Amino acid sequence: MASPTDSVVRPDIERLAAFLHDAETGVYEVDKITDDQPDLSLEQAYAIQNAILARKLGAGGRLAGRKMGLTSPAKMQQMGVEVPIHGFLMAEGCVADGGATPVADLIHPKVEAEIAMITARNLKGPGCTAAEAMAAVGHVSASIEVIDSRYRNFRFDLVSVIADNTSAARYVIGADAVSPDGLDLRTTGVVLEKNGEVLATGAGAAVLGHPAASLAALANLLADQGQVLPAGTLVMTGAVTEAYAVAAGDHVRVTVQGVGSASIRFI
Ligand code: OOG
Ligand code: MG
Repeated sequence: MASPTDSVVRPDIERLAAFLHDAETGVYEVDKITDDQPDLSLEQAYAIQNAILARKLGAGGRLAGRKMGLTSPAKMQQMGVEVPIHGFLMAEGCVADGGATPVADLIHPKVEAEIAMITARNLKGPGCTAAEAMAAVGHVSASIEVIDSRYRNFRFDLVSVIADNTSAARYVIGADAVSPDGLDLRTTGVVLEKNGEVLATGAGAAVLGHPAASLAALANLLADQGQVLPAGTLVMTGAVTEAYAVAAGDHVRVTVQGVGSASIRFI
């Protein structure tokens, strides 16, 4: 019997992974992959994402964590995709708190204000709840994600953005990592500033009702791939507000109430 994956066989997964990975390393934009392959499934999209990860690991890269995306109403509205997604973070994409990153290495970067967590216990889906996820949080930090869709004009659909590792490019984890004890991440305020001006404000509740719900969703999505989210994993839970374009000379800061801040300069 024909399986749903028969229409896109392994070589196509590899070809599409190479297409997107080459766009990233060559710093150029491409058409979204569903223009050519409208029948790709979510499963195939994650297979392409995993093939990109394998390419990066094969080239000596190091996996540093996981990210959730499209977890807030602001992001869902901005991008026109209303399903939370997950991707991977590479050690090579990490910019030190207060550090600088060249925009010439990126296509059309945008910044996002996020709450990052490091897990202290394994999390296993399906059925992982926000309460279970919260109990597994070891530390919380303010963070900035620098997204850089490989697609022309940042225009994509669900399948295309998953395959493109959810636009992941760079990220900053605030130097302060605090215990979640006594924090109410639902009501925690988040402020995003560029060049000293407030661009957007929000609260943790923007992220699927509670950032721990995003962590639980990640554990549940990884279970679809037969994976456990191991203790000690860095997880970015998704942008609280819209994403904003940046250019050389910009300085961006994200402050998370009771947690700390993270900043980056674009050069
Ligand atoms: C997809 C990635 C979204 C977030 O935090 O919502 C994301 C995109 O908007 O390009 O990282
Ligand atoms: Mg993000």
